[in-house]
Parts: sequence; structure tokens; C-alpha cells
Amino acid sequence: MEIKTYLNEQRRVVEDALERYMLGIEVQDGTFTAHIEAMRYSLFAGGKRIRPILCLAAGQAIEKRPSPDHDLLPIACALECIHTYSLIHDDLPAMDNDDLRRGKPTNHILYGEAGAILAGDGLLTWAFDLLSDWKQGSLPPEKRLTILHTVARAAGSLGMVGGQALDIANENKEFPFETLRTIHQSKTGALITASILAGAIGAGADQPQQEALTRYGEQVGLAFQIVDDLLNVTATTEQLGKAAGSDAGRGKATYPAFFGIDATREKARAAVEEAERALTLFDDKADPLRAIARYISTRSH
Ligand code: GRG
Repeated sequence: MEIKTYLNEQRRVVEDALERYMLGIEVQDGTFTAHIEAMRYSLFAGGKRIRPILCLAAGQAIEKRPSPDHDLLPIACALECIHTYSLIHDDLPAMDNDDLRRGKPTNHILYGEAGAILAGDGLLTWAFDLLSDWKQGSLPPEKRLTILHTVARAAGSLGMVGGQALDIANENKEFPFETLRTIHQSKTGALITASILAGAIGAGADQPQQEALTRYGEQVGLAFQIVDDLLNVTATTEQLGKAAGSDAGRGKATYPAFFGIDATREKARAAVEEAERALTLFDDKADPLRAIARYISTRSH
């Protein structure tokens, strides 16, 4: 199947599930309506849904049954909630101070800073509500706990939050490439890898499969971030739906700043090759994972 068709179909699956699993304003007491509207605004603002799609694709690569989606969809949705919270907070004036995200006003522009902070907090907490809800799907408790711990570890101070803190602490500073690698691995790579592992664990991956998919996730996460750095330099604001050229404006070190554009492209290509190599022990059920890795290096937004 053509990768764009696959991604479009899977995006629809994720969107439908988000509609099912996300809090709706209609069921809430009037006091909560505005707050949940702010959460929904960013959750349904047109993201690519790469993390939930990777979670489902990892499950499909392992599963013996035709579709493990029933168990994995709440988990996939939780991952998107965590990702969306991180973008809302990242856009705040105290962080990157961005007005535009996915071609639309950022959350705090519409709902104010306090509203955006709470929308992020609400999404992060809702994610753990979904992950821990044993009434959704039929995952055995031990698997659910392992997934919960994997995601918490990746999203928190030893993962995405830690990477963001290191990134901010190093703005406008010179630092060695190893620091950039750590920032990228924790800020971007950790949640991407956890999305893949969560899908794999939910579908019953054994230890060698989990290790292979961790290597795949690390390389896909790296390629994703390298391409994000490249697009920030080479694409327009219209293409990106967010401010182009913002990394240089903020004095952020990036792959192109360290290596130049051509060598950076080469590094993205090498990471994709490495990701595909990590999948050698999988059969054609892992073809979507292979295609997603290739797609990531060619994406335009
Ligand atoms: C606030 C704790 C905290 C963390 C923020 C995600 C993040 C960490 C910062 C965003 C800045 C950035 C460029 C991060 C790299 C990860 C990345 C490329 C995010 C954008 O992800 P996409 O492209 O977004 O999947 P869509 O819009 O498709 O959902």
C-alpha cells in the first residue's frame, strides 16, 4: 500500500478513536466547558498523529490476530494527548512564545496563558487516565502497568520534560554535539520510542522484538528530529504551519547549525537506513513501520 494512503487511513482511525476517548464538552457541567474546549482545540487542530500511528503499526508488526487496535487505541490516544500537551506548553510565552501552530493560533492566543497551561495539564493527566483505565480493552494488568511505566518514563524528567529543560538551559550557548544529541533523544526520541514500545508490548512482543523495536524507535526519532531541524531552515511558514527559521532566531543549536544542510540530509538518510536494519527479524507485517521510517525523511511539514 502507498504510504500516504496508509497514513491517511490510520489518521482517520486515530481521529475517530480520539473522538471516542476524549472528554466531550457536552457531558460536562458548564463550569468545565471552556477548559475542555481548550483541550479539544489543540487535540483536534490537525496533527499528523505520527506517535499513535507508530504505536498501532508496532502492534500490527507483532500481532498474530488480525487487528490489535481494540486494545491499543486508548493507548495510542493517550500518546497523542501527551504530545499535544507538550506542544501547548512549548508554545507558551515562557517557552518558545509562538503564535502559530499547525497553521492556527496557538492555544494561549485563544484561551490565555492560564487556560493553555491548564489545557496542557488536563491533556497530560487525561492521558494517564486512559492508560490506566482497565475497563478499556482487554490488556492484562501486568502489560498495562508496563506500558504505563514506559510512557511515564519517556514523558517525564528523564525523557521529554528533561530534554525540554536541557534545551531551554542551553539557548544562546555554545555546547558540544553530544549535548544536542541528548536534547534530541530526550525531547523528541523518548516519546516516539515509547509509542512504538507501548504498541509492541500491548501486542505481546517478546524481549528480542522489544529490543529491535527500541533500536528502530531511536533511529526513527532521530530522523524525525533531524528533518524537523532541516525543515525549520528550508521550509516556509505556510508549509510548516508554524514559524519557519525560529531555531536560528532563538539561538538554538540544531543539526544544520552543526553540520550544514547537505551533511544533515545524509545523517537523516543514515538514521532511516539504520531504522530499517533494526527490523530485519520482522516479516512483512512490519512493512508499515519500514515505510513510515522512509516517509519521515521525506516529509515536508
Ligand atoms: C513542554 C515538557 C514540554 C516539552 C516540549 C515537543 C516539545 C517538547 C517541543 C516542541 C518543539 C519541537 C520542535 C520538538 C521536536 C519534536 C517535534 C518535531 C514536535 C512536532 O511534532 P509533530 O511534527 O507535530 O508530530 P504534529 O503537529 O504533526 O502533531
